[in-house]
Amino acid sequence: MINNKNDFINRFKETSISFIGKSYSDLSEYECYILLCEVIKNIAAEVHTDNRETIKKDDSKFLYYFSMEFLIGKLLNSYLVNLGIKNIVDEALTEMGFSLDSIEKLERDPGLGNGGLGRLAACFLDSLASLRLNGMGMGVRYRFGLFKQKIVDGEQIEVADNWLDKGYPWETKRDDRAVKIKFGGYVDREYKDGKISFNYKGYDEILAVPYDIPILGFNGDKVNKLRLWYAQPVEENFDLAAFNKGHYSKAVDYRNQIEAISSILYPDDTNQVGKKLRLQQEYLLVAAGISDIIERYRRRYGDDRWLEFDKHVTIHINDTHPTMCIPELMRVLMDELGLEWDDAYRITTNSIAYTNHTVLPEALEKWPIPMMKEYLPRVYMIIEEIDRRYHNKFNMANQHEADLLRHTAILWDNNVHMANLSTICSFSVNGVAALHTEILKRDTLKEFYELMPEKFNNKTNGVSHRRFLLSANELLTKLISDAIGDKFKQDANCLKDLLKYEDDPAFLDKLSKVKRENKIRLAEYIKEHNDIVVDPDSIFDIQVKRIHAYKRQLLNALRILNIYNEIKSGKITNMHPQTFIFSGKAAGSYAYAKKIIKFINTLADIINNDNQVNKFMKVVFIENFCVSNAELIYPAADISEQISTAGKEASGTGNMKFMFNGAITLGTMDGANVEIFNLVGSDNIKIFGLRAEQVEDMRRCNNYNPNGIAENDSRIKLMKEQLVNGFFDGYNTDFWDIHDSLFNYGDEYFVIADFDDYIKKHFELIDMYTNDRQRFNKISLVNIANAGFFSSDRTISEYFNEIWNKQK
Ligand code: 26Q
Repeated sequence: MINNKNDFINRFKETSISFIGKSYSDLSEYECYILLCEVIKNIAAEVHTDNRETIKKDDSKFLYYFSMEFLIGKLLNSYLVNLGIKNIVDEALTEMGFSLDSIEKLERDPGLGNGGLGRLAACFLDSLASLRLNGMGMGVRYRFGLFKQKIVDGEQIEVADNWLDKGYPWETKRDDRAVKIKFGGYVDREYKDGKISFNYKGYDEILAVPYDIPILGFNGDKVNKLRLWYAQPVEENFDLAAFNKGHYSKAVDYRNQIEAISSILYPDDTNQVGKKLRLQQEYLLVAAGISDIIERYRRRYGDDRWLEFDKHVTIHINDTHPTMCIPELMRVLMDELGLEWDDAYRITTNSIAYTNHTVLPEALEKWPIPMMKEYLPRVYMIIEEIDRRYHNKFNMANQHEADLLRHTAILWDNNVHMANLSTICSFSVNGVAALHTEILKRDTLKEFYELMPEKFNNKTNGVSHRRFLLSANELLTKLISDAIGDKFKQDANCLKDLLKYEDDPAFLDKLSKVKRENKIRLAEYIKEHNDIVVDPDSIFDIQVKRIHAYKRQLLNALRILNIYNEIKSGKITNMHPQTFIFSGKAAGSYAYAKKIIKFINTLADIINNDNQVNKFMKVVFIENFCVSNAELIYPAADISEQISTAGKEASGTGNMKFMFNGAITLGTMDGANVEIFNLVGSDNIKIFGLRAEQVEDMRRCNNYNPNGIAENDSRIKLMKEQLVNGFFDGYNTDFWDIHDSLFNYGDEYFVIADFDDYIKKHFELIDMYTNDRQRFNKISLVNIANAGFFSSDRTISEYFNEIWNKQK
């Protein structure tokens, strides 16, 4: 362990010789960074070794968290904080001629996820280790992460994210734990002594190699692992198959095909893609992960205790992407360990827990049966048998039962329905916010809720307050610590103690000074990246998240256009200056979302360059939203935009990150906004728009008419015209598609319906900021004080107590 500066310097110097082969004084800054990671990794390995004995004694279940995405962010700063050695290291490095600040800038931010679901998985790992619970993340080591977003002429350009080009110092390749995985081929049934066995033949084999990343908890006394799998050719196959016969290019093609499997993260988080490569990626994670779990179990419990597997292991699947864990575990238990169907089925269904993250029908995963049959014949066979046995439970003569089966069958319309498979074959199904779970029960999975209500439960999402408050906002953290002590770092509920300052003008003033500093920091980032000067005394109104029609960045943009129009027409003559900030990526294939980016940037261009308007407002689109710039953005917000069509956003987690940093939510009654509302009360949040039931009613009754609204509202009428009348000429684009989606194709996401109330509630907030700053600051404080509920520590405790370690 490192207790003081000299301990660290000694260790650093020794490792410099042994690991880099140079004296520390000859190191480049990059080598210094690599070395620093190595020193921390070694400390983590020592802690891990110490943990082993405790793990052996611990009889709670071991958790495996399977996710196709882990957006872990930069690790160096968190780990220094968690080990409590940040100051020591800072001073020591300065003494040795380096700067910790500039070293931290060298770290890459691995983009191994699309957004909320991937970041949630990373927050969960942080909390699991910080609560000293045993568990491990299983994921995929994509050669290229989510694309980097560049904005050129207002449009999104996708650039490959070559995050491994200089190596990744936190990972350790574990060749010793590599496993072989089979794809393709066919299954031969063999009858012997009245028993049937299945021989899998003619398959291709690949090698799945794990790379481990240490996950260090707060206090630095617990280390878990994130194990990421990477596809490689099995070398002997490569050599023998083609190379020796002189078919060099064929041999290389073969290698490339295999390496393609973990080459790239699919950048779409709404549309189910149905592509062979994605199926292979999912199976890579599942097959390698399950095989590894079995090996770890064998080492710990021996080779004859498979029947009690479910007493010791929980496998959690993050959405349906790893659902093939179900047939794969059955396959291994039966084909490789010799168990009977009934035992394998009982063990599997008692081990697997499933989280649903979406109610959008287009995002529910399904795989064409012929595709699955071709690439994973034995897995498919098992799914077919699960489905067949499931059918047998229904009395088809009874109409109601027949209907239930039709809505819940795994195999249907020539597809494998992954949410159905997951729900049938798991012991727990949860949604990610109270409203979302209710919608699952009432709507998306209602037939299942009727059949197996006991499986359903809610686990409202949470975020790592250590990353999004302690590391991202050091100034606020210090202000809080000085006021109420350090306990909130461990237990976020202690933030409640801040409430005693809610009427303390001096404290509220300090709070707003901290906010101003964070706004200056973001303004500098914006100056550097966008070359736009923004005023830190303006209201920072921020919407950052993936660009999607249902998240309604368009509603926000129309609000901005409306303010512009009202300034131009003289209706608004004075207004507290505002800076409207957006950031987020659109899936490359999502043309409409890309058009919205273009729309926002076009507005930005018009507004920022109009001297009549730009003294009141600026619009900024920050390029390439990712974990590391998010950490600069959340602390700088006055207003947090959470404006999805009610009923569509499962939870949202950005809303929580803003709340920890004292932004006030302007939002709809959707996802976890509902719980923010319940925690802080109606005085401390601005809610607008249709409620989820109203949206559903209007959809059902088919009586929503955005054109009617436009006819009676001159603001909307004007904008409707502007979209297509040449107002945007000169920007090398037109916005007919936006116009048509709103006014010709029924405005699927009720943008126009919510416009008026949105404008009203927004102006109430500006008014408060302008005329009653103390009240605004008080609300900000009340939000911080109540944010503790949204620490992922709370979420993980609930998962642990109510799902993972529950005794059945
Ligand atoms: C599916 C098939 C093929 C390729 C990609 C995908 C795919 C990938 C990512 C589908 C969905 C995702 C990600 C979904 C996601 O991030 N959902 C968000 O999850 C958050 C955490 O629970 C919630 O807060 C958000 O409300 C939800 O939108």
